[in-house]
Amino acid sequence: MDNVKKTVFSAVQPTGKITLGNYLGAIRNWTPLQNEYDCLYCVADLHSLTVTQVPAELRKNTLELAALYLACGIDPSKSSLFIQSHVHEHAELAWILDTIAYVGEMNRMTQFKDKSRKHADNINMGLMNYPVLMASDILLYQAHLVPIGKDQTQHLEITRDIAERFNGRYSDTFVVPEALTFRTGASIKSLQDPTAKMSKSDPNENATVTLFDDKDAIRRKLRRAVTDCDTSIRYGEDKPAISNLLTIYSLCSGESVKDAEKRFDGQGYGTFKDAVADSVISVIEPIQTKQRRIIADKSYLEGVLKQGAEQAERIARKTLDKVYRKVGLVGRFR
Ligand code: ATP
Ligand code: LTN
Repeated sequence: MDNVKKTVFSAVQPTGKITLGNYLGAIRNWTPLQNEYDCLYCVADLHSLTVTQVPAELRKNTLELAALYLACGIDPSKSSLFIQSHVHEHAELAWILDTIAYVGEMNRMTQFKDKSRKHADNINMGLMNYPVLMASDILLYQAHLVPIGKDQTQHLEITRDIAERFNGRYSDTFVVPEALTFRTGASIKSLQDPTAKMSKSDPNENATVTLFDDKDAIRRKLRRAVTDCDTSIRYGEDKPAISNLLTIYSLCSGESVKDAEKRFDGQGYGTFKDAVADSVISVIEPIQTKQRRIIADKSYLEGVLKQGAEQAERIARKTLDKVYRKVGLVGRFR
């Protein structure tokens, strides 16, 4: 069995414009995995309904995000790329897993508490159920590895708990997945508050660089990024803002943080911020060019998503049939 490839699953919600944090912390790490694993990459549109969406915008963001995956190097001949709602098994397995998950553990989830605070007027059941749907995404494909940013590790823990609980109650059914987090880039911070993560739903435009920003916007936002009290350019716990910019620079330029500290030693914040902007532009611009080309070729994009959904559904169907049998549902008469 050792030569059987392991499965990788990951997803991002189409809740707005993808940020540099999403890219460096998640999507960028997906492409190298394609050569070693069977990978499934999904646009989690059902998850995004847990906060209020404008329907036309959600549709647009969903297709734009799928095109962005391709522009970032997801290769449909190696990986399955699909839209979550196109594979109805996600919602169906989530229902079964709802009967395994406990209200108490959902209530304790950091993201649920954060989002309940942010969207106090819309604390819907889906928001609380969010981690169960995520568990369903992962367990449907018997995924071994789940590449995610640090903020999602708690959701992966709960997925493991749910899988183990189900396996314990109904006998071995699910692979218990592991998180794959990447040391650098796992948490890119807001440009306006380096103690908070960069988040695509942040209402302050200057806090995030998105993959849709043009050159001038990127430069302007980096110039406006907050800094720390002294003027030195070094990495350290007492320098959260400059450390964040050094991380971004290092990930975008390929130069180590140590070498970057040496390069910018004694230079002003202005020069440093311009260099960070240049490195970010050099990463984002080629992605934007590719993404625009893909969006313009509607039939290509639809073809990729159709094929992805078909490939995903074959695996999902098998898992769901097994689950239905194990919990005691009568199979459909044919
Ligand atoms: P929202 O603001 O709508 O909650 P988000 O920006 O937090 O969105 P998600 O869709 O929740 O993004 O996350 C997509 C992926 O990007 C996840 O794997 C997540 O861990 C990763 N990610 C999100 N923000 C960051 C960040 N600031 N640094 C590194 N990785 C991140
Ligand atoms: N909740 C995730 C998006 C997501 C996901 C998944 C990630 C939905 N389903 C399954 C990994 C595996 C987020 O990044 N906010």
